[in-house]
Amino acid sequence: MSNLSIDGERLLARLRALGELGRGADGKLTRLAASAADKLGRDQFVQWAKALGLDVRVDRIGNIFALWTEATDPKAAPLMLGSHIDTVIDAGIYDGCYGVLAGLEVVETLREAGFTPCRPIVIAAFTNEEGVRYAPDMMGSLVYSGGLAADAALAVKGADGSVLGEELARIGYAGAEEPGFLKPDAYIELHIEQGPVLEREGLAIGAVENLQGISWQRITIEGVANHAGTTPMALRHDAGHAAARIIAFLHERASASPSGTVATVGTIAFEPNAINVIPARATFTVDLRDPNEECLAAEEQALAEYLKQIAQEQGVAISAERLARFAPVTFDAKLVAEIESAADARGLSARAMTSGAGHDAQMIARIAPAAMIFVPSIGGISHNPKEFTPETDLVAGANVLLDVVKRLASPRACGHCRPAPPSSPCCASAASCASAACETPPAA
Ligand code: HGY
Ligand code: MN
Ligand code: MN
Repeated sequence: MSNLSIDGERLLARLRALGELGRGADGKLTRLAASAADKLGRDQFVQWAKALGLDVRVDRIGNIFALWTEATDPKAAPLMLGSHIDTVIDAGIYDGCYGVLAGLEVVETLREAGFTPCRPIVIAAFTNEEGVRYAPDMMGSLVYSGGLAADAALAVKGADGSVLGEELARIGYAGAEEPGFLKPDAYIELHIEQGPVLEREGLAIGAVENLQGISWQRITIEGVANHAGTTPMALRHDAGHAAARIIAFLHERASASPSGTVATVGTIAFEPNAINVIPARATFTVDLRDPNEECLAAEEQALAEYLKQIAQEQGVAISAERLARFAPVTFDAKLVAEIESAADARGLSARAMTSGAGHDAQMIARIAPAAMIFVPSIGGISHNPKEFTPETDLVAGANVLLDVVKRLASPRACGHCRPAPPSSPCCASAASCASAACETPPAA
């Protein structure tokens, strides 16, 4: 079974099919969490999982779990694979979906090959990883790992005024399982890098060893609406101008950061939003990230001080609401080494690296050893319909996932290995059972 590989065409066909679900009349792909479009993707994943004979469960926050329970020890803690299938607005087809569908492909390949895992294997599709409609992001895995109460998450009001719990019920994914009902033995997430590193260095695989900290805030500036033509510049309390100063401050500070801070203002709205009215109110979001916790906290502090300064200078009132705050995460070194050795065994170039993006793995790392496998993103582009990873890289990444899963679910990994019968050409003692060649599951 050592030269087993996934069925690349089957994986790619599913990726393309899922990528068609949730496209608007304009052809743009948008499957925001708990939307009707999200339901289309969810239903498709559930259908593929059930067709594979997997046991599909849904928890209260709508996380979907497809379980392969035919293991030599069905009661053992499961090996969890997965990611998310919700998307941002006008998205690419790989972010999240690749990891969920590669997990399905790995299970299908192992079942076809007659491999019996020593422990159950479960593929997770976590709710609302993107956080575009409901903050914070990685919400489903955050709730699953105990970082946010399910009831609090279900009550979250979305950017569109909807309530997450009501929306999940509406699309039929308000599940019965308690979040956290399966405690994974380990979690491996395969994902596109969404950044420029692997492509720039000509590498096939990233073994992700850590993930940067994330700080999301909503800033509201209360100025004074006034006539655009009659109000002298010195008498204005222009919420729009104050917002522009803050946005420029964030960009300049992050660009000069020695620790790689990144800052983004991705949404902004003015009120009353009229061409000839000085904005009375500006509301915008700030996404700050840094691999170093102290640096991230320092950036938050610098912003808080600048908000005070601008409020004073411009005669406006400024308030900040925290939407998400996650400290940097370090993944499990043994799993990272497994990933590197699996890539090496396939002759794939690899390096350890940091994730710039947030992922469900950073949440599941709170309850189990976790790590990630990256494949290159062309041009480092993501959260953009131009997001692209060559098919050879997609297949290579899924094969690395396959090999890591085989090792983590082999009899040896579960300590199930017993001395092979003396007649076996393999090994005659428990000690040599530890060798790769002697993975003999206990007699049925
Ligand atoms: O924001 C992120 O990094 C992730 O895509 N949710
Ligand atoms: Mn993602
Ligand atoms: Mn994303």
